[in-house]
Amino acid sequence: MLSKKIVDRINLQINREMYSANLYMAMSARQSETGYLGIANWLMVQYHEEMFHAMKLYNYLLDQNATPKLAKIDQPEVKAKTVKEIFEATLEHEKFVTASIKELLELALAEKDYATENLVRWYVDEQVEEEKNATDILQTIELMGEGKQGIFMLSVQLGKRKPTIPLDFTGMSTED
Ligand code: OFO
Repeated sequence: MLSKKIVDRINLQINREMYSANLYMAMSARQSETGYLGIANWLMVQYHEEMFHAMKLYNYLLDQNATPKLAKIDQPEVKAKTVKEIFEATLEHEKFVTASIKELLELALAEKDYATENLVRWYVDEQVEEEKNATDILQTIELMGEGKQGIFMLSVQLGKRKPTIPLDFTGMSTED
């Protein structure tokens, strides 16, 4: 059985993952408007990844006989104007999420809650990838420059991104 503290903290993390999803969807919309459809695709795939992160926690609470509580999700703020700024903001946001996951892991360890610890360690690894993805794109922008041609080529490359999440990520049975 999970402690109230752990359940509340996991619910907060669900809210943060759903905020992340909305943030990337809002960024994707901006890129669609500017015509960089490949970048919009990358960000929309990221939206699905974030919803998967949220659902994994949601399903864990249900498996542990605890209640997922869905709170109000803040409106995503997209201040970035250029493509480089989009990915700088992405990296910044992922660093925030990494710190949030670390906090959750520390709580699980303090409570000797080993089941939650195991679950959260998956997110620790995931955050390494999240930060690496944004860092790699920023490096590519650095190499190709922020001119129209460079950003267009980046967009073509990011258009190839496909979701890596399991199709049954909702936790619902796909069988009749
Ligand atoms: Fe859920 O990892 Fe990004 O935010």
